[in-house]
Amino acid sequence: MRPYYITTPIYYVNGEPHIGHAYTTIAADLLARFHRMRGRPTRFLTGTDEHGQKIERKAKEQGLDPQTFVDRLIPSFHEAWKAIGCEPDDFIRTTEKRHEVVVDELWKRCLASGDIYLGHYEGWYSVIDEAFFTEKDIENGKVKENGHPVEWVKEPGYFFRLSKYTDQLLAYFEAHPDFVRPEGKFNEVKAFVKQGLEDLNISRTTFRWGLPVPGAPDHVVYVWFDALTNYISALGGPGSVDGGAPGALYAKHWEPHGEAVHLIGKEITRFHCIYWPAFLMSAGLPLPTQVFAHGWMTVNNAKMSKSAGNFLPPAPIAEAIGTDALRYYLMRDVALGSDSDFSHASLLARYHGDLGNGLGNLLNRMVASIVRTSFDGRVPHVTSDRLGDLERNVIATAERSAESAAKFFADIAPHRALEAIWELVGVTNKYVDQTEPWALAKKGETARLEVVSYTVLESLRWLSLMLWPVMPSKCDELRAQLGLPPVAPTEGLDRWPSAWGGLVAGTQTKPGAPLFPRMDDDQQRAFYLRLGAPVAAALEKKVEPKKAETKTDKAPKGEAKKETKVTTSTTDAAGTGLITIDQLSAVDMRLGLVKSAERVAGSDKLLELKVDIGEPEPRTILAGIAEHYAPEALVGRRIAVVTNLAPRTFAKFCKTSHGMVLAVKDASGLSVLSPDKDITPGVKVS
Ligand code: ME8
Repeated sequence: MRPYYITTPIYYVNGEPHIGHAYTTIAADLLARFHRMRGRPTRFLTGTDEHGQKIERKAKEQGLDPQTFVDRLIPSFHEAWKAIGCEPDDFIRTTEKRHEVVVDELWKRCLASGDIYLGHYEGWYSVIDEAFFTEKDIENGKVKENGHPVEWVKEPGYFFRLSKYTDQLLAYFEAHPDFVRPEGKFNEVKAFVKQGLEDLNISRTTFRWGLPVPGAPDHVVYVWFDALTNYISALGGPGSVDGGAPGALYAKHWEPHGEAVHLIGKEITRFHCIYWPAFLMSAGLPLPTQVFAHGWMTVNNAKMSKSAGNFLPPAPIAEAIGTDALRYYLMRDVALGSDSDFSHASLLARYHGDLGNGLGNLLNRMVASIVRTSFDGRVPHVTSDRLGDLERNVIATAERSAESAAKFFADIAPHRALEAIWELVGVTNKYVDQTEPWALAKKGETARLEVVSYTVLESLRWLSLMLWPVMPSKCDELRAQLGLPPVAPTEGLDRWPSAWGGLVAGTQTKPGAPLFPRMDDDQQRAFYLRLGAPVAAALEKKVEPKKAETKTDKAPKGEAKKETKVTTSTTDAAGTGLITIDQLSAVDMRLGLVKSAERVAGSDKLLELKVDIGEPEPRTILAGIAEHYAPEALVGRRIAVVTNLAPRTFAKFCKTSHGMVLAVKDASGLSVLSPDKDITPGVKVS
């Protein structure tokens, strides 16, 4: 099997890591775990980028020399990765000797190719980006793209002949259509290169914190030339050992023998997809197999910053809700290539919905209850001739989920893999509802109960394998409850589920604590409060419909309407009729599952619905749809609802509605909006 190598960017050590860094690191950890459990020789690298002007300045601000400054911050990275269940095989620091020797070698090779020359640099530099910018990238002393300040730098410098590589890079891109993903990013890269490339300044003289340029120690190596080299220095690349021969790890995991994938945030695409390949071409070294640039994450819809109070270190969140729940949420809620928003409310909805009600409940219902009481906790024996259509449907779903999920994980689309896996969670839960094992136990229909129990337990076994890359601890816990050993991947052995019936009859299950215990309102409040004051404000909005209800009840007629108007009138002040993303996200729309529906006595129009939106109790929503739907037609149906609308009281019927059903209407009639899949109640509509 072809060895696999996955890397994260090496993070600047100018502060502690936050949820954005965690996002990349978790995705890389997931990919490493997936390939490892498929039996591939796998290596996962992360590390820290410790040189450069930014860090030198930060250290100075604190009155420390740069080395002491970075040394003090390093433990926070190790602690953060441990807290979120990431287990890199290696952690490279650019201040290590093993790194310096490879940077030296790369420089010398580029020099020998005639691609490095001494010149004079004059231009704009952004210390935050550690990048040079041309006049067209700058506006009012700031980088147009991100608003970071630039300063005019004038100094002698070594240049890399990037211009020489324009055609070679374009030809390479043409020949390697998957070199950069997603495709949109690749197109941007190609367009940038097509404009023609300028030579790049790769040394600095105005500060000292960096690696010395070989043979010119008054220059330090440009921090990106230094940093990008980590991907091969950590493997013991060329220059590592005497005589410059690369080590065994390099030979195994780097191209051409290994598949080497760099996972990065989209803002550093240019460095990884243009500079790095050009340096490697110049040095006569193979390029990585692929660069995958993921989207940028905001927190509660704002850019993360300490001053905005939304700078989120990952460990406290993992402690509050569980490492694996956090990993699941981050990998499920967004397509890796897209921008995303971290929202505590969505995290809780996923926790209670997908994880608690979906997966945890399935295990609990079966192991802690049915199998324990009916079969003494042992997996029953079932022969295939006893399987009916319902069982065959679960098996077919498991096979379909496993096939799609494997494809999507391999394709770096974890959210789609999880969607595919949740099809099995949904179908198995439905199977339990259809077969009613409690009723079977009560009626003493043991033979049928054996079949049902086995089917659910085996489905759980498949889930414990497929979900392991995302939730390793919870999956091993789940397996322990099934009486199975932890996944523990082994090189050369494919652990991905493929054959139904692997759970051996007679295995002793071991009921344990619920995997994802439900948080009541007080616990949810504590969860928010623990994670910071601005978050507590979000809770006030979310869990206090009662407060709002009293207010509305007391208000004179029409006042509630006024309140709604105020919300809509916050469309942009410039009068374009457009709203901002913040305004849109102020409307909390969620997927609901109709638990019950009945006509409101005395009204032709109103139906009273009880809708599960992932909260402890179903919401009561009054909807003016009685002329279009019989109540029974709605029960069990998934619908989209607005959940944070001010409660509306229908005084005539003594009833209050706590939300609104979304529907469309034309001449042909009215139709409520429903998804075409069994999406978990409580998930945000986005
Ligand atoms: O750029 N959303 O380091 P860095 C998503 N040292 N991902 C985020 C994020 C956010 N809001 N914030 C950070 C550097 N990241 C260089 C890299 S590599 C040779 C040198 C993640 O500390 C994302 O992966 O600024 C992004 O690319 C990286 O952290 C930037 O980390």
